[in-house]
Amino acid sequence: MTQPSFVIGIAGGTGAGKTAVAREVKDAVGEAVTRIPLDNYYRDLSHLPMDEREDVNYDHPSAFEWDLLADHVAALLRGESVEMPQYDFTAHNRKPERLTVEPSAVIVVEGILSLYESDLRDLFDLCVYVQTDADVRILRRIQRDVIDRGRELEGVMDQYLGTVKPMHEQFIEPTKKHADIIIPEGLNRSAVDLLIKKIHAEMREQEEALA
Ligand code: UZR
Ligand code: MG
Repeated sequence: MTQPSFVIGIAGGTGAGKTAVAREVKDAVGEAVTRIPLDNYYRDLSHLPMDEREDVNYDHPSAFEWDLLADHVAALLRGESVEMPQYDFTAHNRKPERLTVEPSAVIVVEGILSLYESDLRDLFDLCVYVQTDADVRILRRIQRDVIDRGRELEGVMDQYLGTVKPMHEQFIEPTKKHADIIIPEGLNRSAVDLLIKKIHAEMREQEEALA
C-alpha cells in the first residue's frame, strides 16, 4: 500500500488513559488504524541480569530506542512493513519475537514520552496529550501493578516516588506544550469523539487525493 498515512502521537503520564484512548480510536475506526505502543521500544536489556533490570529508570527518555521507533514510523510512511519489537513487563525486557506491522492509513504512537523526541514528533500530523490528575493516575497505577500485574504495594510506592513522579514532572508534563489537543481524563467521550471525527475526515481526504 502506498497511500499516505495520518500519524498521531498520544502522550501523558502513567495511568492517564493513553492506551484507553488509542484502543477506543482503533475500535471506532477499525483496520485502518495501527497502534504502536512506545513500551515496545524500551531498549533491549538482555545483557543485564534481572536484578539490574529492575533498577533501570523506565520513565527516563534514555530508556527508549528512539532511532528505531522513528525509523519504523518513517518506513511505514514510505509504505514498507516493519518488524516491531514486543515488550515483556514481567521480565523488564524485550521479547525475542517481533510482530510484523503493515503500513496503514492511520498510525497511532502511544506512550508516556511519545511527544518528547523532536525527530519523532516531526513525523506526527497530530499531537495529543492526555491530561489526568496525579491522584487519579496513581490510583490506576496501583490497580494495574498490584492487582493486574501482581506487584507488591511497597515496591509500587517506592517506584512512584523515586522515579515515576519526578520523571513525570521533569520530562513528560513539559511535552504538553507540543500538543495540538489536550484530552482531559483519558476517555472523555466528547474529546475522543472529536478525535475520531478528525481521523475519519483525514481518511476521506487521503482517499480523495488518491481518487
Ligand atoms: P504506562 N514500566 C514498568 O513498570 N516496568 C518496565 O519494565 C517498563 C516500564 C513502567 C514505567 C512507566 N515505569 O511509568 C510505565 N516504571 O511503565 C509507562 N517504573 O507505561 O504509560 O502504560 O503507565
Ligand atoms: Mg498504557
